[in-house]
Amino acid sequence: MTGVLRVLCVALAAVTMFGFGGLAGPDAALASLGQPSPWQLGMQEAAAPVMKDVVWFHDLLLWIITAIVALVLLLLVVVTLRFNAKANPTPSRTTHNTLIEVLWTVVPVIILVVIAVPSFRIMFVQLNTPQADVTVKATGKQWFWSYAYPDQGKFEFDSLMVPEGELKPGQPRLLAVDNEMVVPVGKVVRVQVTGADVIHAFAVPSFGIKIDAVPGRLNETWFKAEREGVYYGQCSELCGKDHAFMPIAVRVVSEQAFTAWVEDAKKKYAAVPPPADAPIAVAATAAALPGAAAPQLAVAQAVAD
Ligand SMILES: [Cu+2]
Repeated sequence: MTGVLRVLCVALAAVTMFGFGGLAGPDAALASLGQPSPWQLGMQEAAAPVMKDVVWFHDLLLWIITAIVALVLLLLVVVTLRFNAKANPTPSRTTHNTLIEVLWTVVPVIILVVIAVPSFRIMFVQLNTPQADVTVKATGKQWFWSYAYPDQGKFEFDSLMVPEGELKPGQPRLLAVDNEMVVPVGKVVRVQVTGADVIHAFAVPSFGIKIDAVPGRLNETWFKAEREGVYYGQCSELCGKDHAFMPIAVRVVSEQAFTAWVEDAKKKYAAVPPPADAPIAVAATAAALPGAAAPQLAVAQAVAD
């Protein structure tokens, strides 16, 4: 019995250590920048300061939880081996031990404080938008995103997923879009997020952002991309049948390339009317959408029939 337990312990320790090594490292071989990769362990590589903090915090929690699991396992093994009926025929009648009771109260409190301090710090960093260089308004719609650039000429365009049959080489399946959101590298980008019909959520893992797109409400988040490239995300609030098919693609380019893109975009999307600025107006648009009232109408029709 003891032999079996020892073998089990060693095996568990080995698995924990192996898995831990894989998760704690940057995993450059497995995670590619800006998108998930097959057999990926851990998070996508960080491309913004906030995400670096998130990854650091995640790794800290992993150390803490591993230590706790290892300690509990060790205690269980010790109890099983030392205090079973065979090894310990006359049990002690101890019921209280002040020292250990103080310890198992104080130590968890210390652990929680160690977790809470960086947790709150990162939350404040995420929620406090610094002075923004570029503002982009992202509107979630069933089932695509629209991006507006209110400070660059108020153009707005729709961004739809590229269907599987039309993917060009290098475009990831279910993530590539026809019109990417374009931002300059190294600049603070403020993203104002709202929904036009139901609740969606704007999320880009490499930037460490995820925020709900709520009809009638303007939420705000921010990121500062540190490297050029394309970064993908997905709608992260179940929003209907094509929820899985409204990806987010953010192309980070140099400042000159961004200025050039803005000039092109102004002409290309000029036909699209300027977006409604006030969230109330967005809600009004959502209510006025023909699709919004359709289900109730259909039900009424069915009842009447
Ligand atoms: Cu959605």
